[in-house]
Amino acid sequence: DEEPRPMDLHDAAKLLGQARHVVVFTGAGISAESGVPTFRDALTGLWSRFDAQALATPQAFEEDPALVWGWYEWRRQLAQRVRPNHGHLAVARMAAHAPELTVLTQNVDDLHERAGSSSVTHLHGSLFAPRCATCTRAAELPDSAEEQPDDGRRVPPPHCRYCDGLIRPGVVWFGEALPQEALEAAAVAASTCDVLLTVGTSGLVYPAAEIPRLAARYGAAVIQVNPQPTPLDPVARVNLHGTAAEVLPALVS
Ligand code: BJW
Repeated sequence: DEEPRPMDLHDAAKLLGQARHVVVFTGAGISAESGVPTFRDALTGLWSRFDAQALATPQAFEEDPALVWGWYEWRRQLAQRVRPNHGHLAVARMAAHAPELTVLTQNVDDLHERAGSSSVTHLHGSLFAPRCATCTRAAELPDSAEEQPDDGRRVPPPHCRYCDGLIRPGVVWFGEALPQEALEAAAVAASTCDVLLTVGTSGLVYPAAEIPRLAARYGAAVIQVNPQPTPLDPVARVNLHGTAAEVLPALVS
């Protein structure tokens, strides 16, 4: 059953309409309808022979930096080619209806920003902020004129102009700490909001998956949008079964 029930849509819209502070918490599912594969879907094309969970680790970068850098270059260029969908656009429009609205995303793309959301907190970093793996200084993005590395091929990462170390993607890999400022901002927002809308996340990856749980503990109504069941179903007051681009526009009129 993938259709949200009309009563649930009505309840969710009412909760949103009455909220003073809304937090929108998003995962890979909100970008799926833009053409960005989700994390736990099989990787597409020639990348399908790799396991995303194994590539998103400091160990993978140490062992095969060109493999990991090539994968992130492919994803960065894909993210640049696609456009925000009706889900991202509805989130941006929601800001006009609530006195306060905070967007917390686990995504490393910039589709919320390009849809017009301001002050987006990125819990897992960004595809567009590479840095030196050795001295941590920010690095420039490589020239996008280069060919799209879409064949699952290795691309050697550039070297740091300061210390000659390897440049790495500015994302948070398994076993790494989330940016402290972002995590603190997320915890404050979750513990003070009236409604938390969680969209397109499997709720499996911690500490991000704590955010909706924290909101519920502090008394917020949690609304979930996801075509599939997740471990957050029992946390949510309203579960809207459907996709982000279908359901979110129906919540903002
Ligand atoms: C749709 C849709 C449509 C489809 N519309 N919906 C507690 C318990 C157990 C383990 C741990 C724990 N605490 C920490 C851990 C370890 C680990 C962890 O959580 N492991 C679990 C897998 C068990 N966590 C960490 O390692 C974290 N770090 C840490 O804890 O550090 C400790 C530390 C402290 C101090 C010093 C040092 C260390 C870091 C986690 C970083 C995660 N990074 C990644 C990669 C980012 C870069 C990249 O993108 O490559 O983040 S992993 C990946 O998962 C990515 C995502 O942001 C994240 C979440 O995935 P998401 O967004 O939920 O996507 P999917 O694919 O899982 O789900 C998509 C959903 O969309 C599905 O539900 C679909 O149904 C739905 N969907 N189409 C709406 N159209």
